[in-house]
Amino acid sequence: MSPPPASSRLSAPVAALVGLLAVFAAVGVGHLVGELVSPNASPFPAVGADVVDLTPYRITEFATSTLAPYHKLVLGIGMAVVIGLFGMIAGLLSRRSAMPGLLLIFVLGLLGAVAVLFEFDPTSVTRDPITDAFDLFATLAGVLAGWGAFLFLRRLGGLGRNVEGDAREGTGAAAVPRRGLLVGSAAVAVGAVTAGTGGVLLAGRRDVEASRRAIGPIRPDVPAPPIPAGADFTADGSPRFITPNSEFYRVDTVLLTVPQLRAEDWRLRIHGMVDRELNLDWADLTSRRLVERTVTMTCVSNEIGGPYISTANFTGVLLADLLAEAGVQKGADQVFTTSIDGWTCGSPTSDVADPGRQAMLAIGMNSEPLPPEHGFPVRMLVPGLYGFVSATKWIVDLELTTFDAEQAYWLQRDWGRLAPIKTMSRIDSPGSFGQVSPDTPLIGIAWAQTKGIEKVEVRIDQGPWQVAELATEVNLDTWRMWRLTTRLQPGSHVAQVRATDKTGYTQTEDRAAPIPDGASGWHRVAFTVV
Ligand SMILES: Nc1nc2c(c(=O)[nH]1)N[C@H]1C(S)=C(S)[C@@H](COP(=O)(O)O)O[C@H]1N2
Ligand SMILES: [Mo]
Repeated sequence: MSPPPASSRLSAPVAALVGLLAVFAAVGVGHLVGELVSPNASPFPAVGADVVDLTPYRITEFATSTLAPYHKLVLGIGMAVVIGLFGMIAGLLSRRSAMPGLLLIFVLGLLGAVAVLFEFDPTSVTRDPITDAFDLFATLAGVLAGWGAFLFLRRLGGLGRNVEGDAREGTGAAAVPRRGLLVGSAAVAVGAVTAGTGGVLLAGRRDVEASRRAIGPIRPDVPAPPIPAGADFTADGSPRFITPNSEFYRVDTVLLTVPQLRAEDWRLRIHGMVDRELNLDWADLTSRRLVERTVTMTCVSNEIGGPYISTANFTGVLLADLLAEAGVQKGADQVFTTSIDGWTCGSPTSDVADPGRQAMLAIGMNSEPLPPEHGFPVRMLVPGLYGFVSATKWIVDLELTTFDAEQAYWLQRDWGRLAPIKTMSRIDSPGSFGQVSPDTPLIGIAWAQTKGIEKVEVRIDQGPWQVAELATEVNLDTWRMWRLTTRLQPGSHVAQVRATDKTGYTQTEDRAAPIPDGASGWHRVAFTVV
């Protein structure tokens, strides 16, 4: 028996690669088309659900509780590995003829189709099927993509209709199919990953929206006092006292897509230097007393006069209560929190555990569940601290530790360790280089969370400081609007503002950059009276 000519069969590594990429193309395209077709059409999660169903309950329970919230990810990766191996075997069996590989890809599709057709609504006792024949379209698209990729790559690998003729060992010509195979493989891999990721994003977005909708309006046990009528000067150009969720400033390290975490999948471990570890899920958290507080959040990166400040009614569970339940051990000076996307944050335990501070694990923002971009389902909130040291969105881990033991994300990047919000003020109207009439009032905001605003003064053209009228105070942790009524001569003017908080401190004129612990200095605006 002599070996067949090199040209009529693929080398083993190439054959395995071709099979691997072909099944991934099938899964990626099947998933994308599935998520486009209907919520239950994708074969990949359907097979995943069957894997879970067929696994003994004790094992799945154990896996979910130890791996949460990553249990689904782990299942997905496990399935991808098995499918990848299957694809490599399919490729290796098809070194000479494409038939075995095509057949195995079809078998894979058949498995997916069966899983899709026999999906049941887990919430219905009658076990009604939730899919119909139309949902098989996604699996079919996947199989066709897999076949297409398989034949295409085999061709580039030197096999195809006229292989015998073109493979000339030892000549430069051999490099051509190899380069073609490389480029083709990369293209198939990128295509498969793009399609699969597209499907994942579509699915995640829909799931999270459904999860938010199912929660419905957030009703606190202890509502915040209503906002009094005179709390803002909106008619004269101040921001509205409560910032609508869609206009609330947003700052985070998210690159492309906001983490998609369903309330059902949320878990939080409170651990480290505590007497009793707490493991909370959504039901545990929301069965506790829900307190609503009106709080103004501010970002440390806000420049003087900048926009990164907003106010909302936040509803949540007080961290002082949770930490008392866990029992904080002596010396644990840092509450170190982690979000599902791996961002970390260090807050002083003294602030988080202080009942007067009313730091919370927030689930509601202006009576709605948190919007995904503001941390759905749960975020942390500590009034009086800049967001980067207190306001972890998509929070999944809370560890009591020391500042010496662990360094949070921004601390590693030279931002401050302790960052209480600085007493500041801003001129909102007139805007920079704006044109106003002689008796247009000057309007703005001032803030000194936890301390409260005592006085705001405005100076025009280096004249004397004039005390501005203050809007009704809502609480010490919110911004306070101010208004100065004057009559100015036509021409150009410069206004400056400074606030004094209730400790008697007047904000410094010394300018500091936002890094490391917040900007300081007086906001000034040049404008024209016409
Ligand atoms: N997971 C996560 N949480 C985060 C951040 C982040 O990058 N990732 N940024 C923080 C910063 S710097 C601020 S100022 C606030 C902003 O919250 P917001 O986007 O809801 O206004 O979130 C904080 N929480
Ligand atoms: Mo921030």
